[in-house]
Amino acid sequence: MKTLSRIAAALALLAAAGAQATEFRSSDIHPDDYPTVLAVRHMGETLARLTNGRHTIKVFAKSALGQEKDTIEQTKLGALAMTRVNVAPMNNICPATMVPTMPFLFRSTDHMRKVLDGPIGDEILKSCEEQGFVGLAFYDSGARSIYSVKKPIKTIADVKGMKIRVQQSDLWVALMEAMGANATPMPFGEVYTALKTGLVDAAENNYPSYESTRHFEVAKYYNRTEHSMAPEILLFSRKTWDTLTPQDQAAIRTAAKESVLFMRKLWDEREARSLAIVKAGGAQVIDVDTASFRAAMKPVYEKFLKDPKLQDMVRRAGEVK
Ligand code: GTR
Repeated sequence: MKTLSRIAAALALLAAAGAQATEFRSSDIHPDDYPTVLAVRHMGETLARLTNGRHTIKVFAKSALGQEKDTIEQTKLGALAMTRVNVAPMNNICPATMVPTMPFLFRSTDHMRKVLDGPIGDEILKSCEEQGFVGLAFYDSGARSIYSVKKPIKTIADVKGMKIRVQQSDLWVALMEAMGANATPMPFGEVYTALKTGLVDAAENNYPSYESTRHFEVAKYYNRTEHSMAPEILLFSRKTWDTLTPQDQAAIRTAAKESVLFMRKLWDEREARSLAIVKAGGAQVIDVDTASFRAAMKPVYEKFLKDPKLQDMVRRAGEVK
C-alpha cells in the first residue's frame, strides 16, 4: 500500500513538472486603464483559475515592448507569447483580416459583433495560423472617424489634398487615397507630434483612442465619417502554442472568449466617457455627409478583394442580420 501511494505521489510530481507553469507575456500600445489592456488582464485571471494557477498572463502596456508592428514580429518569433493589436497591421500578413476593415462594411456595432462572433470571425482568426499566429479573439474598436486640426470636414470634397495619418497597411493607404487624401502611414506613438508639428493635417480613430492620446487637444474637429470598424485582434504565438498541451490550449481559448464579453461592457462605458471628456476639452463633433464617402469606396473593394474567398466573406457578412 505504502509503495503504491509513493509511486502515485512520484507520478503526480512528474506530471506537474511536465506541465510547466508559465507567465505568458502580452503586449499592448494602450495605457493601463484602456479596455484592451484590462480585458487581457481579465483573461489572465480566468486562465490562472482554469489552470489552478499554473498559467498567468503579464500585460506590458503603453508600448513597453514596442509598436504594433514590432510586437507582431516578436510574437511570430515566439519571443513574446501574445499581442493585442488592431487588425490593420495584420492586413498585409494575413489577408482575411482585411474583411472586417473594409469601409462601411458593418451597419452597426451589433452587426459587427454578430459577424465576428460567428463563422466568418472564426475563419479570419484561423487564417492567421499559416503565418505563425493563433488568432484567439476579436475585441471591439468602435467606429473610426477623421479628426482634423484646421478645418471641419462635412463632405468628401473637404478631405481633398489633406495629409492624413493612417495605420501601416496598404489597404488603409488606398482607403484614404480613395477619399482624395494624401495617406501618411506611421505608428500610433508618433501621431501626436505629427499633428502638432503639421506633418499631418488629420488622423482617424475611435473616441477612446482620440481621448487617451490627447489628440483632441491638437485636432479639435472630430468629423463623424465612421468609415471603418476595424476591430482589435488577440494573437498568440504559434511557436509557443505548439509547445502547450491540448488542455492548456483549450483553457487559453476559453479565457480569451470570456474576456470578449468583459471587454464589450468596458468598451461601451469607455466610449461614452471618452466622448464626454473630449467635448469638455473643446473638441467639436461634426456631422458628416457619409454617403459621399461611401460612394468613393468602390475601388478599394475592387482592388483588395480580388480573392473570391474574401469576396464571399464580405457578401456573407452583409447577409448577417
Ligand atoms: C487604436 C487601436 C490600436 C491602433 C491605433 C492606431 O484604435 O486600438 O490598436 O491600431 O488605433 O491607429 O494605430
